[in-house]
Amino acid sequence: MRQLNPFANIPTIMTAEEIIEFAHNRSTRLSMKSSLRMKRVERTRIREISRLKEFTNQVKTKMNDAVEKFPSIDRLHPFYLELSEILIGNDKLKQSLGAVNNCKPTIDDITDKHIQALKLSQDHRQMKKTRRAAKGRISSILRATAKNLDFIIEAKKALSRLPGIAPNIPSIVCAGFPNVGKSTLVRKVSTAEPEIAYYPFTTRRVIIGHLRVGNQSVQIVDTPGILDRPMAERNEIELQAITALKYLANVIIFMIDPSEACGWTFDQQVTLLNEVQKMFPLNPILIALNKIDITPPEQLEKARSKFPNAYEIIAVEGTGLDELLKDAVDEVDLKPMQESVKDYLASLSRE
Ligand SMILES: Nc1nc2c(ncn2[C@@H]2O[C@H](COP(=O)(O)OP(=O)(O)OP(=O)(O)O)[C@@H](O)[C@H]2O)c(=O)[nH]1
Ligand SMILES: [Mg+2]
Repeated sequence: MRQLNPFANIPTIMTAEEIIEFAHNRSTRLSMKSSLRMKRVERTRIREISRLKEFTNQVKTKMNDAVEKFPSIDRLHPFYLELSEILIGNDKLKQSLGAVNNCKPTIDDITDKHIQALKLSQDHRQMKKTRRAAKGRISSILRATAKNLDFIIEAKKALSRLPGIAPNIPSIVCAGFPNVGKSTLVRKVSTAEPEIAYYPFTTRRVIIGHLRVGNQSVQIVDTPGILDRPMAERNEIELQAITALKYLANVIIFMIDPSEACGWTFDQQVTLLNEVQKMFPLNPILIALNKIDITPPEQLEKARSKFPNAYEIIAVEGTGLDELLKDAVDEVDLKPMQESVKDYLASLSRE
């Protein structure tokens, strides 16, 4: 299955000090075969030039691992673009990548000048000094951009943990207040193993599980809980759920806990549902009343009369989930999806 977390395959990125040490070790380990008939000064010249070149090459290769192998921010799928903005800050990320990249011409310049000096020198002690001076200056440049490298390493760590999404199969996104049982449902029906706990905000990031419904492969998305409050007040964790709804949901399962064991009232949950419906007017939304095993009859009646078409489920036991998922998949219009996959694949081959 084609997975698409663009950050998953970035090679290890070294810190400034690690790069310096790595490049230094490589350059001093360089073994040189030179004729003994050659004059000492010439042998030293060849050795010092080679060492300096090797040092620079290794430094630049490691910098490229950080910069060139990092996915281009402007070409990210909107789901990843928005999550990267929420979790990292795209402007700061671009600045850091740019700053590291901008060191390369200066490093080349220092290398060239010192190689010229090495070519002209007639003193083997001076040559060693020149090589050391060049390495020292290149190391200073790296140290001056160490913060940028650290930022890129942190960004990579956070972003490579994001789930891989497959663009060609339908996505069902589970949403609702914290603690209503979203992760319990996703864990029960799919390959995902999100943590489940009796307290709210257990899930702090988007998690994707896979399953088959009939003959159809489906991905089901577990999201962090969201509260009924204005968008501007939402925290980083809630915003990740909104991003998943915005960019991944072919269909939404909105879970309500009418027992109110989750810690929020039925009415508060209805307010959030209304908001989600307003935010995503085009997405089919299936309402699932969860925890009906512990819902007092009068509360269940209230929920039923408000949502006569809602699914009644017990996620912990798996009750009612087959029908809910089957209907969710039936809501997905597969034709436009196939079209958008074609467009997406075509856009990849254009890059
Ligand atoms: N009685 C009962 N408890 C349930 C049911 N489904 C989930 N729970 C319990 O509800 C609590 C919260 O479940 P989670 O699946 O972690 O809820 P969540 O919506 O993912 O919560 P956040 O990640 O915090 O947003 C856990 O203690 C579950 O065992 C159910 O059908 N019946
Ligand atoms: Mg959860």
